[in-house]
Amino acid sequence: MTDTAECAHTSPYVEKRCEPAALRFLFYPLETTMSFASVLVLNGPNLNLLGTREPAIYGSETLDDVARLCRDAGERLDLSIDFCQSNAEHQLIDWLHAARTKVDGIVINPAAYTHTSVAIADALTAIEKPVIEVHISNVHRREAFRHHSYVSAVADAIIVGCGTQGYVLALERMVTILKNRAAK
Ligand code: CA2
Repeated sequence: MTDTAECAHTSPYVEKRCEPAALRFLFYPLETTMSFASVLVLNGPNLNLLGTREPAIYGSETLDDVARLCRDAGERLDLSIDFCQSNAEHQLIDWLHAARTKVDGIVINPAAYTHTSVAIADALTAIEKPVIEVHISNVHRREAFRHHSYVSAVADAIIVGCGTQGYVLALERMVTILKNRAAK
């Protein structure tokens, strides 16, 4: 794993870097409050084209709009959000590996890799953090090849067909999962 594996270095969709808490204090000494938790919001192939085609299926919001939704939800829920997108399977996996020691939970829309990637499912299992799978469209009302997900078997929760609101619902659910874990 190298530093370049961190989405903060390579994605235009990063809202805030995830550093270990102690380092964050050094980098942002004037920050008076720390986030309750940090969440990586990961987006797979072609989602960078959101809002440009197929509005009947995906709506008209762009990925920048979704990043903004997540950032706003993060502020409301006291979450630090890293928002990333890549078209490359290996890049998504490298970001997941880098997140292992840096974030508390993963929200992922693996896009088409949902239906093909054992490697992404394995990476999600390996990092041992809560995972919520999000799909903007209702994949079960679409072609049969979209009905199977390799990620669902390793996810704590799945949100489909709620449009981009699904990302916000996932962040809200993530807070509940993390609070329940902390209380145990
Ligand atoms: O519904 C979802 O969120 C999906 O993950 C979106 C993927 C699709 O392969 C999954 O089956 C379901 C496709 C992402 C590409 O999105 C575009 C949106 C507008 C224009 C072009 C691509």
